[in-house]
Amino acid sequence: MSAIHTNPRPVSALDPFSAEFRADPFAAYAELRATGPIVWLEQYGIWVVQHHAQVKDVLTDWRRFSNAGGGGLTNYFKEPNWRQPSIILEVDPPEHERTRKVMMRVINANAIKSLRGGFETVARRLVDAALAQGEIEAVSQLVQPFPLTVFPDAVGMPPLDREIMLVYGGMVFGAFGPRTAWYDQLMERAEEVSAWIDAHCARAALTDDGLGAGIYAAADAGEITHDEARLLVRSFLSAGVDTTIDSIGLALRALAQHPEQWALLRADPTLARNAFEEATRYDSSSQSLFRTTTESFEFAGQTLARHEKVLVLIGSAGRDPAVWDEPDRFDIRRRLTHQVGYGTGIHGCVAQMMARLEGEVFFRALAERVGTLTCTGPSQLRLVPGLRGLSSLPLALAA
Ligand code: OVM
Repeated sequence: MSAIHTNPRPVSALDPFSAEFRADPFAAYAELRATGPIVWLEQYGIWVVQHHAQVKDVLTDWRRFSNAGGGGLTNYFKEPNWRQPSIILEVDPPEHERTRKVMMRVINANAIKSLRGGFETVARRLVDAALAQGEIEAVSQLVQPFPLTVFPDAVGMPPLDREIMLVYGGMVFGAFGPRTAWYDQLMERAEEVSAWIDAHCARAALTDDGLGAGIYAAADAGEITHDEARLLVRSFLSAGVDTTIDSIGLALRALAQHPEQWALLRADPTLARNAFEEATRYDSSSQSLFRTTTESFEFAGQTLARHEKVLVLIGSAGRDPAVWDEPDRFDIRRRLTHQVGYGTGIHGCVAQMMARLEGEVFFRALAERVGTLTCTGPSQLRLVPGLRGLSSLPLALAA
């Protein structure tokens, strides 16, 4: 180990989980980018990367930046997690290859294509209902019901009361942050909520034509065990609801706050897909990921020790002026080929085509029906660490 050539360690007292940081993460990202290519966050004893280049380097180097240390601040190499680790997110190759392959196949291009019509029907119904009402709280009345309807439907869940899935999502993504009073209170229901989720991941609880059935078919074929199938269905329910709700909510706010961009989308609703892609760069649910080092090595001028946590700010990579022209401008016609809002590398979002389909269908339905979109009051951020999203967005819509 040769630590002799490394530079003094850039240190920051910023707390990425604090209310102040979360209120305006983009200003904090700029401060971190100015501090260095890799910075030590002394409050947590973790590293953070914030430039597009290092974010990419970390995410594509799975040998040295492991996922087996856990998706959040908790270091599985040193302490256990509240739930059994994910067998796709929180594993490295070779274990990862088997589960990833099954998920990739189940969410293939044909599956995505066959879901579009159903997604459109739900989106149109929700937009029409919102229009009929005129003034709404858009998170609960327009945004949440969309992924909460179409995604569990696609997985093959019966049309039961699904609100508990949002409580579970809060636990999954809440566990990515530090232990707080908020978290402890939420986790009082952990057993009950986990039991509900596990029960609904069972084969018998699912339809025989959904994505979940596809996972169980891979178990029948011997590619994975039936226990693993159940855990992969759990991954769908963990990662597939809150993420898209929060991203669609933030994209909706961005459009309402940028009337000239909304006008562009109205004039050409086929821009919906690129508009959602731009929102995924500009302001979306997934701002950060974690990796854990597997050994000691030099990176970006620093010596990293074994089993250290690295916070990867993909939200900051999306605002890095080194790769984006006017990064703080929301521009739905922007070319987004190098965007990392879905991560990248072997763990890049496995259902990103599903997320894009949801965003495209939602904003296209909106642009085809709604003339004016106006914020009628301040929006409110959700508290869940590990995700960025809105808890309320007062909105007026008119045809
Ligand atoms: C999982 C899982 C949970 C949360 C997020 C995620 C972003 C995956 O259980 O596999 O990916």
